[in-house]
Amino acid sequence: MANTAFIGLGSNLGDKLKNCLEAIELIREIPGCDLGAKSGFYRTTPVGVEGQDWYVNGVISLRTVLPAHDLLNWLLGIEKRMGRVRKDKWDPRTIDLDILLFGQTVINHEDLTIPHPFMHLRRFVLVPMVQLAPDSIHPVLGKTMSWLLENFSDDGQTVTELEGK
Ligand code: A4P
Ligand code: MG
Repeated sequence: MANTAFIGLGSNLGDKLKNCLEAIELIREIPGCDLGAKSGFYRTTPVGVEGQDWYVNGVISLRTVLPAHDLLNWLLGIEKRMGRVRKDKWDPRTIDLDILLFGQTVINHEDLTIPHPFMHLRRFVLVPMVQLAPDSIHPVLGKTMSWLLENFSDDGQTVTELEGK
């Protein structure tokens, strides 16, 4: 059975937009995946870390017959291929690929948590999610993406769409 997955893309090292676009081209080549829609790309202030450069963030959707763990492994492979070096948690990164939603599936595994545990706390995820799928439901919170964004308390996170994208 095919599922619709939403993947969050983030980069804050090098040519950030180019990194995101390159990752999408590599995701397009994953067997068993059909790329769906692509959100705009946004310039966003770093959340949860001090003194880092700003990020570019966006979201894509895809239809896939892969199990969620297989999709994760492909995404980790793309991060690696694009030169991401893992040092400390939340270090600057050329590309970060997170599975945000995987249909209405809920997974609490030591190496995979779906929905992504912070997605509802991040404007840089909710703004592009609302652009792609405003009515899709967060399977744990039971709320739509629109509801989550409208009820988001303003904590100073800025999310500005990049021109011409
Ligand atoms: N993992 C578990 N669940 C998932 C999932 N749903 N999708 C595991 C992808 N991976 C998942 O990830 C570590 C491990 O998480 C993976 O090996 C996988 O088994 P990682 O990408 O190496 O580590 P990370 O990115 O440093 O940590 P994490 O927890 O993924 O952090 P986030 O959530 O990616 O946050 N501010 C702005 N403005 N924009 C950003 O993109 N990103 C972060 C990092 C902080 N602040 C940010 C942004
Ligand atoms: Mg990550």
